Parts: sequence; structure tokens; C-alpha cells
Amino acid sequence: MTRLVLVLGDQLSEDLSALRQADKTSDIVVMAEVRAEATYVKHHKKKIAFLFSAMRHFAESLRADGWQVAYGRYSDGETGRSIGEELLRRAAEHGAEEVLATRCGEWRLRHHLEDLPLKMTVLPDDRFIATEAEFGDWAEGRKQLRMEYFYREMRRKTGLLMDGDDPEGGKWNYDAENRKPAKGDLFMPAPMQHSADRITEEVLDLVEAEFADHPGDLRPFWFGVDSTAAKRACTRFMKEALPQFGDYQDAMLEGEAFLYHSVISLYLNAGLLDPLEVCKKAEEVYRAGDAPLNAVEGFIRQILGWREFVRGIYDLKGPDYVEGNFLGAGRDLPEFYWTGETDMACVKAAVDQTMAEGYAHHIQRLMVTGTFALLAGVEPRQVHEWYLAVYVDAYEWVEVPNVIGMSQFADGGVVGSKPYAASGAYIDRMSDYCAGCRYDVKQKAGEGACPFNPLYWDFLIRNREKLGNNPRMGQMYRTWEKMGDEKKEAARESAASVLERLDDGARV
Ligand code: FAD
Ligand code: DLZ
Ligand code: SF4
Repeated sequence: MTRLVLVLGDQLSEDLSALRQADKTSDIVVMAEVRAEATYVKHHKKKIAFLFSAMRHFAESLRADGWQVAYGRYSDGETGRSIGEELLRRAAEHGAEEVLATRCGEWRLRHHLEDLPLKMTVLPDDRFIATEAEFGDWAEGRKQLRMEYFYREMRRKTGLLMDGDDPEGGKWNYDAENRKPAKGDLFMPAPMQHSADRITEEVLDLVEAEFADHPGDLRPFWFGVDSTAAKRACTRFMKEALPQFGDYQDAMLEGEAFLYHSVISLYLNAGLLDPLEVCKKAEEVYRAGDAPLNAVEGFIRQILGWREFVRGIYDLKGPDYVEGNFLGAGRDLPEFYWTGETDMACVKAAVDQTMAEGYAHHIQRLMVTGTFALLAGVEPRQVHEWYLAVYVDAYEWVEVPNVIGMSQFADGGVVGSKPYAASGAYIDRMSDYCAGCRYDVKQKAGEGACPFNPLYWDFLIRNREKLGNNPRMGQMYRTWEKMGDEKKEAARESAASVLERLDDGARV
């Protein structure tokens, strides 16, 4: 009996567990560009184009390797509207009753597939470095789940940057050395840009025609769309940017979208790069003396630590995790998250760049758009849906713990021990945005004050019942207590005025 092998848009790896277990001579690989996946949030145009083109390239390479691939194109009229519909259609077409799949990343799709009247054999997704069981065992019985301790386990497990039983250089984490603001005259290595081939051009035309109402700029499109291109981009990063990655990891500069970041998350998450291989390559660069330890440790920690940790949290906490709203925030997401029409230079830079590239680096996501939504009390679900839509690398398993957990503290402290609340001073320290802003970052209250400043205090006071006992917030509340009544009143009045303008849709 013919068996179908499901390969999803973010499962484009030759050694995918379902492909390893399948039989090339008799099984049929099913891949499909479907409406349900392309529109469950309004994904950025570049995200759809990247995935559709990468899927088409992957299907071609499977065919060249001797697989039979039943590929459903978005516009061919016959393709099912959802993955389930497409599987049923292909099952009927080929007389198949069984489907072999690798566990998919999102709860939403897992549930959808479970409901199908087909025999599903679901294999673990072993492209991650930690197994689900390993994460579960590590998490079991712990009062708090902290990335740092999980990361150490992963270092021990993989032997990455280890010196016997000890961490290389004597410390597990070199973050203290990684907080330099960047200067505009630094040499910025651009991520590798790939030119579009015939397949990509066809997909770009398709996306232009079918997803015109989705956010973001489609062109110029320069992402790699197969594993060879992804590996080349990664190699370029290791050579040109990794040595400085640590120093400028938290920096932000007007007009510099990528700085020393790798821009490989889209490739890792779609399956075009293998996370363990990337970490090993980074270690080789260090061992060869071509990048310092603070840079390489910092980079490896993002992948071996954070990426694996958030995936573990998503699976462990289950499908309801996304509903978290610990602080009871209920404001609508401001329209400027889509349009960039705000006077706040930092938010404008992050949003404009996001719409242009489908990319913003970690500190922009966390400390600019994330912190503003947190301080303004935006409903976490709306924040989550924005992040899921606008970033080319966004899938729930990685985006939800970062947004609901780390950025919005909507999980009440599962991912982080305190909210990333900060005034404008943080952004001023780490970027050059404030110099060109209509607002004054030094001004604490009043019409021209940086909105982050009064909102910061207002956030703390509004949420005192929930946060007042958090030991890591004590200093912030003590500072507030020491402030004179006049200053306190001015801050709260200014915050009320900003929030009122947000609610009225007036320009902020
Ligand atoms: P680099 O800075 O070069 O880092 C190297 C790699 O480390 C990344 O490619 C990524 O795979 C991994 N990494 C770094 N930080 C994290 C993290 N916190 N969680 C998981 N992996 C990490 N990352 C996503 O891949 N998809 C998302 O949808 C996503 N949403 C985010 C939302 C918010 C609010 C925040 C604060 C972070 C989010 N991140 C997400 C994490 C991080 O911002 C991106 O992985 C990173 O910006 C991608 O750019 P890069 O490849 O240049 O990363
Ligand atoms: C994100 C995405 C998009 C936009 N389109 C498709 C698609 O048409 N077909 C497909 O198989 N996968 C797509 N994906 C990726 C899926 O949404 C992803 O596999 C699930 O969210 C599970 O992580
Ligand atoms: Fe952002 Fe405030 Fe600086 Fe303007 S002054 S760029 S709003 S931090």
C-alpha cells in the first residue's frame, strides 16, 4: 500500500526523520502551498515568498535524489486549502491510507493533523539538539526554569566549548563583555545577498498577485532559498561578522538593520541549516583563533541555549501558553506597528526595517517594539500575532516564548524572572536613535518627553500588585518611592496623555 510522507514548509531538511524512515521506491512525498498556512496570520510577503521558493527548490532536489514528490502549487486550483485537505486529496489520488510525518512545530497544526481520518505515524523532530524528553527531565521538579542552567547542560551534552568538565576559558557566559554600543563609522559586514533564479521569480510574481494585502515589501528579495545558499550565508557571517558579534550584540544603529548579526534564523527554522552543525562551525572558528571567546560563546549560547530552551518551553507549557496575560493588558496594538507612522525614532526604525526586510535583530524586537507594547499595556495576543506575521523566521514554537514570555511577561515569569521594562535611557545608551528623534530622551515628563520615560513609571505603578514583590524589581520601586510627589504626578499625567493619544489613534 502506498504511503504518503508529509514535508512541511519548515521541514526542508534532507535528514528529516520522516524522510529517513521512508522508502524512496514506494512512498510519495507530499508538499503543498496552502491557503490555511499562508494566511493563519497575515504573514509578511517576504516570508511567504521565502518559504514557497525554498519548498519548490527542496522538492526539486528530492526529485533529483529519486523521490516521487506530489507538490501542490498555490495557484493550481486543485491544491487543498489546508495541509489536511491536501493529504486527503493525495491519499485518494494514490490510494494511500497511511501518512508518515515529522512532528510539526506548532500546536495548531498538530491538532489539525490529529483530526484527520488517516493513519498518522508521527516521528520526533530530531533536528533540535535536545530531545523533548531531555528538556522535560531537566525541567521536572525545578521551581524556576532558567535558560542559563539548561544551556550548561547542553554544553556538557554536546561538548561544545568545553575544556574537559569545565567551560572553555573558565566561565560559562561572557555576556558581561558583550554590551558595547556601536558607532556609525564601524565597518558593517552585510549579510550575503542571493540573486533570484527562475523559481524564485515565479514565486515573487505569485506572492505579488495573491498576497497583495499582506504586510511588508516583497522586493528587493535576496534571501537564499536552498541549503547551499544558506550554508554560504552562514560561512560569510562566520568570516566577516562573528568576531565582532559579541561586542555589538545589543547595539542599534539608524540605517543598519543587521550590524554583526548572522541573519540565519530564517534558514535554521525552515530546516536549511542544522543548528548543531552551525554551533560546531562557530567553535572551529574560535579554535582556529579567528574569533574571540566572548563572540563565539555568545553566538553559540543563542542557538544551543536560547533556541533550544524556548522550543522546550513551548512544548512543555502546551497549547494554552499562548493565551497568557499575567498583567491583564488589554490595549489594542497601535496602528503604527504596521505603518511606521510614529514620531518615536526608535520604533519607527524598527518597524520600517521590519516591513522592508522581514527582519529586526533581537534587541530591536525586545527593547524597542517589545518594551513599548509592554509599557503601553497592549494585549499580549495582539503583540504575538504581530510578531508571528512580520518576521520571516517566525513560527509559534520560537516566537511565542519570546513574545508571550520574554518580552511581554504575560506568562508571569516562566521564561524570564522580570519584565523587560526600561525607560528611554536604555535605548539612548545602546543606539543613536535618540539624536534624531522629535522626543527628548532626557525629559521625564511633559509634551516633548520621550514616551518610554513616563510610561515606564506608569507601568510599574499600574502593575504594582503583580510586580511589587518581585525581588528583581525592588530597586525600581524604591527609586519611585524616593521621587518627589510633583515628579510622580507629572510622570503619571504624561503617561496618561500618551495612552490617551494611543487610544484615540492620534500620532505618538
Ligand atoms: P543572531 O543574533 O545572529 O543570533 C544567532 C541565532 O541564535 C539566531 O539565528 C537564532 O536562531 C538564535 N537565537 C537568538 N536569540 C534567540 C531567542 N531569543 N530565541 C530563539 N533563538 C534565538 N527568533 C526566531 O527565530 N523566530 C521568532 O519568531 C522570534 N521572535 C522573537 C520575538 C521577540 C519579542 C524577541 C525578543 C525575540 C525573538 N526571536 C525570534 C529571537 C531573536 O530575536 C531572533 O532569533 C534573531 O533576531 C534572529 O536574527 P539573527 O539570525 O541575525 O540572530
Ligand atoms: C509558514 C508557512 C507558510 C506561509 N506556508 C506554508 C505552506 O503553504 N505549506 C506548508 O507546508 N507550510 C507552510 N508554512 C509553514 C507552516 O506554517 C509550519 O510548518 C507550521 O506552522 C508548523 O511549524
Ligand atoms: Fe525612542 Fe525615546 Fe529615544 Fe525617541 S527619545 S528614539 S522615543 S528612546
